Amino acid sequence: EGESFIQGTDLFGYVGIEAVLDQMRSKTMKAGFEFNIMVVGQSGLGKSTLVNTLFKSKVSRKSCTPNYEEKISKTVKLHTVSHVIEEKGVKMKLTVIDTPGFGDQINNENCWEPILKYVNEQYEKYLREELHVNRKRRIPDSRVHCCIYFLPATGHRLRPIDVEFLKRLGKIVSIVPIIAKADTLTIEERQEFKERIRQDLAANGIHVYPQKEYDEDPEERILNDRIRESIPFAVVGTDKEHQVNGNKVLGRKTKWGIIEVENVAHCEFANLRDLLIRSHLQDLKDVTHNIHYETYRVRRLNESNMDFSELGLSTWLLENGTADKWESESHL
Ligand SMILES: Nc1nc2c(ncn2[C@@H]2O[C@H](COP(=O)(O)OP(=O)(O)O)[C@@H](O)[C@H]2O)c(=O)[nH]1
Ligand SMILES: [Mg+2]
Repeated sequence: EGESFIQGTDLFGYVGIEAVLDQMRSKTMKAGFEFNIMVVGQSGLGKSTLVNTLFKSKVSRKSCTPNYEEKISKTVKLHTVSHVIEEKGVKMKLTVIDTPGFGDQINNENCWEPILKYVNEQYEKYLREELHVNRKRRIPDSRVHCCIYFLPATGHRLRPIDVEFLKRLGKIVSIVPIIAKADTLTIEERQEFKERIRQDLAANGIHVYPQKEYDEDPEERILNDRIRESIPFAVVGTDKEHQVNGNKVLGRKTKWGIIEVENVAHCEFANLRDLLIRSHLQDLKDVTHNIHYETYRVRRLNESNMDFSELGLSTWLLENGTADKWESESHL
């Protein structure tokens, strides 16, 4: 047995293998794809504004300030909203999972629990679909592909709540930490804060996206190293356009002038957008499926001793709840 390598120059003529790329493209165009993004951080940190800035549309509605009852309620209420966004014929079903109430309580003990639970429930839902005897051709994907964690621009260090949350969630989902409302810090303050956060992340063994161990080749490593060196991005969000030199730009008016959100000299919003959408969107989905979901799947299959040779799966599903129990709800 052997394998030889035949290159383009060795071929007698054009075969057309590269046309597979167009086929993949048109299939993706027809089917569209799902992208599920979760935002976590105290209320008022600009989560809704940032998501709207990222997708240049009103995908996340701004909530009114939480009332007292919400503040003292023990649980974080998860809220999901979906939109189909189409650009140049490519359709993306975007789901934003908002986590109002996180970190707002007087006692924030276990406030990560509902979030942890939600992430795992989506893996469970996917696993059950996969195990169905009559599987859907395409399993609906509600798994969280990315969790943006909002750090308040305090300029200090990671707080205990940050450490507790990131330690737990970093193990099951791709986390992209950001410094929210970076316009409230000077450039020097941002750099020092970023450095301290990187130290704290490392000291606490917290893994954030993109993780070194999942770099696939040296080229990717170089690219991702540059991202890892500049994490967490210090970002500014806005829902307003301002006139700058006769051009309309997304910006925020501050006492120092207009901060241009998409200008890399002003803040790192563009870096975040490039990472999430323009360069790593597919990788976020791949890491979710190949690493986080896979880890969950292996653990679940081991603990329940599911035996694939015996096709008692349907009974197992009946005993453990059918798929309709896992119908998606917009308010969880
Ligand atoms: N200074 C500053 N204010 C912001 C920024 N992003 C949002 N805001 C403001 O902060 C308030 C809360 O924003 P919102 O997006 O509703 O926060 P959420 O509760 O985390 O969803 C609003 O008045 C926003 O206009 C930012 O980057 N910088
Ligand atoms: Mg909000």
